[in-house]
Amino acid sequence: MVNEKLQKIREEAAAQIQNAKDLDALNQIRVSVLGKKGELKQIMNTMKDLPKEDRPAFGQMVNEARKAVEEKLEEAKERMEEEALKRKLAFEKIDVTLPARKHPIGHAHPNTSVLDEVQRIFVGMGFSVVEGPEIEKDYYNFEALNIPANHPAKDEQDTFYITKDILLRTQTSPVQVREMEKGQLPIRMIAPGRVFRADEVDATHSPSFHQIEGMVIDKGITMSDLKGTLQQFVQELFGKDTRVKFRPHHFPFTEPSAEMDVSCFKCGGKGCRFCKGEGWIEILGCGMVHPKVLAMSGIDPNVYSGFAFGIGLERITLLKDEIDDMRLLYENDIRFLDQF
Ligand code: 2NM
Repeated sequence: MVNEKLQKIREEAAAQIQNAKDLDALNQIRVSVLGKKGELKQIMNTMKDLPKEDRPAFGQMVNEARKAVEEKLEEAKERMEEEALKRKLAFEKIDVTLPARKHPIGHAHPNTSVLDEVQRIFVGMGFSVVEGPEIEKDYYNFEALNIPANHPAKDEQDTFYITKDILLRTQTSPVQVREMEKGQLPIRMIAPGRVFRADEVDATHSPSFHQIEGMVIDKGITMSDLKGTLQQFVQELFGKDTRVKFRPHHFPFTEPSAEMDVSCFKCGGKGCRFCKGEGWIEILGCGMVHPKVLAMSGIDPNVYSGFAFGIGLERITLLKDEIDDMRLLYENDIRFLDQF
């Protein structure tokens, strides 16, 4: 009788466990079969009505039933947990063969790229790269370069003065002067760096821009050295078919002085929108270092001679990358800079 009842409980529990959908369902079965008010407990409560000698066998039967149901519950629980883990692993599977996510990395500013290229070319011709202070003495910026007090380049309007004698350099020539003063000849140098002029901002002007000046001083340096060096430079920078043209000019620190044009690297010199129909593009100023400039820095102009030149870095960058407004180089808009 009791045996049959227990058998029935075990079978029903097994069937319920079989159909249980989750751990919650298993728990409910555990409570209803094995709990304090569960079916087995209720049967157990009838034990007191039995004769004493039958009680141990009865207790054993109920315990066996309990054990059997507990085992089934445990099995089901393990099965469910295993399946849950499998589902989780399948869901979280990592495909190590997928291409890596690209992290955006920047690149050099167009000005920096052009400066690197210019430096590479001159270093290749045996020049050294020398830097100097952006805050300068009036003497190094003007006087030592033979720029007289009344020269338009020295106009108060163009120069940021800090005191009467201290200013923000308007060119990098003071670096060349400082090098000449050291008296270690010959000199073959370029002086790249930031310069300052009290200009209004527009498409071609900025109160702060960059120059690359260069200078060679040795015995027997002539205008031919200047022309050959600068031609080699622009042919490396703009292409080997680039031709050069020198127009007479005036600078206080060089004599003779010239401006150098290059044949348009867009149309080859025929004339186009890019060179405004000219076929030529102005690229730099140059000349033979003035004897007075050499003498003031302690170099004997009867023994030594030299040439020098000055290039606006932004101007070259705008030309090379076909940018029509200098302000774009300073605004640090990633959407713009990204293109170069
Ligand atoms: C230029 C044009 C021509 C120049 C001259 C010197 C120095 F120090 F040797 F006198 N440095 N740079 C020079 C000559 C600069 O810029 C347009």
